[in-house]
Amino acid sequence: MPKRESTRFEAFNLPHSLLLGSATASVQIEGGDITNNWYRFCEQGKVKDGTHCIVADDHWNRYEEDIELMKQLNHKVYRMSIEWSRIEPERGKYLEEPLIHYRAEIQKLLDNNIQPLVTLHHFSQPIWFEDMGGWTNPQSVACFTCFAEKVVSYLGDLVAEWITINEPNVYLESTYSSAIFPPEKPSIIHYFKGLRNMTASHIEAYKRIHDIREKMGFDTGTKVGVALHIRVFDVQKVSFLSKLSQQLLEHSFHILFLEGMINGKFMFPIGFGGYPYGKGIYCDFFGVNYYSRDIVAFSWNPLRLFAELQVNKGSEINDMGWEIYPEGLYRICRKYWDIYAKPIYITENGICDATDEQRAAFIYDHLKVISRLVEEGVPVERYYHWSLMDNFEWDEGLQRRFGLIEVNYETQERTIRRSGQFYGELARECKVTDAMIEKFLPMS
Ligand code: IFM
Repeated sequence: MPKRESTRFEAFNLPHSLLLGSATASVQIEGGDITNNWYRFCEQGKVKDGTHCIVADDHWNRYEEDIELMKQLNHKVYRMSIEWSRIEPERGKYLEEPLIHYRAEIQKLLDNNIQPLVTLHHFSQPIWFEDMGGWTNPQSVACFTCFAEKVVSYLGDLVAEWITINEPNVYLESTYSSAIFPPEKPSIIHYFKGLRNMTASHIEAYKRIHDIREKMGFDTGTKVGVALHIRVFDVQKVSFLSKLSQQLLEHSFHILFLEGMINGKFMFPIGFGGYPYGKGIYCDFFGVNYYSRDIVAFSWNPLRLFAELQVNKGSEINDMGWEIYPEGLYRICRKYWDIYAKPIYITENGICDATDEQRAAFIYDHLKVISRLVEEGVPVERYYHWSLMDNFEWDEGLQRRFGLIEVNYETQERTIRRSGQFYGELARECKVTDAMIEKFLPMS
């Protein structure tokens, strides 16, 4: 096929070691659960666009159809989460029925040769847990560990790969700093209390998951990690204050989590550099959720960690106003591979793009970065696109569109977007060809 003259795109091969798929989370797609904190938030009318998570994508009833779609998109892997409130709707009262349901869903994935990666906490939690202070309560560690134990004992023979907590840094920032997530309680003390308890919970769950799987007879193959939201923080004008806020942000949004959850090191202010749960390695892979970069300027507001975030002037942005910056993925993977030397899973990467005009190029650019990284010897092993289908985008509601598949919420009809077709083809071929560029990518 003759090449279009003005295109910036070129054919490339994807590394065969890279497994492609997509990611979702329970409350964002399942529907039907009234015992989680986001149900209550929606009932209080707090979602920006006035929508509700009670039906969402009705995935609870339609998972078979959705797995069929994953197959059409040539998924090899799929990341999903288990809803804690379904399993333990009242403190200490565990239900088996939802576990039976999840087991059937996971079995269906396996029957279709799609390997699951299962998250135990993805922003939502039981109402009783939130009302006891959530992660700021030291008892949260025992509560979460107990829940993790139940789930892994039940599903551990089917699931080898686990994420304990999704984006603990975004969860804490959104709950206690910007306070846009329930229970909307701005407090920097709560941010750090929660951070300490989430770190402890991750470490405890990491140990239990390995123990349980080992007792089941799986000596190898178990992989446990955390999915951290990693951003690039750059400064526009270098000054003492802008550098200071950049460093404070790096420390409290990245380093505290990374050191705590990977090495067990509790740095100030959640500790004094010691290892209260033992020095060790508590992540078998480096889970990265990557979306964008921020330009950091100094702010006098301690609640916002002395930083004001701006968008780089002149850059392309998505529907959420986030800069599209594929090079950031390169910088992050390169940097943390050099520091932690753990295989990398891109546990989320995607774009809010209702018209689907930007998504195919976004996918192309980020996968191109990954193939460059792998060529340089950085082992990026997984790519989970966020998201399989449009879903409930937390405080923003249902109208934000992140899906490879478009969902009509009136009819629940699913339609694979053009970008989804592109993703499916490149996943099947394990490369981007000139024909795909011609068919799916814009001229410039
Ligand atoms: O939808 C969220 C997801 O739940 C966590 N990571 C970022 C996504 C897009 O905002």
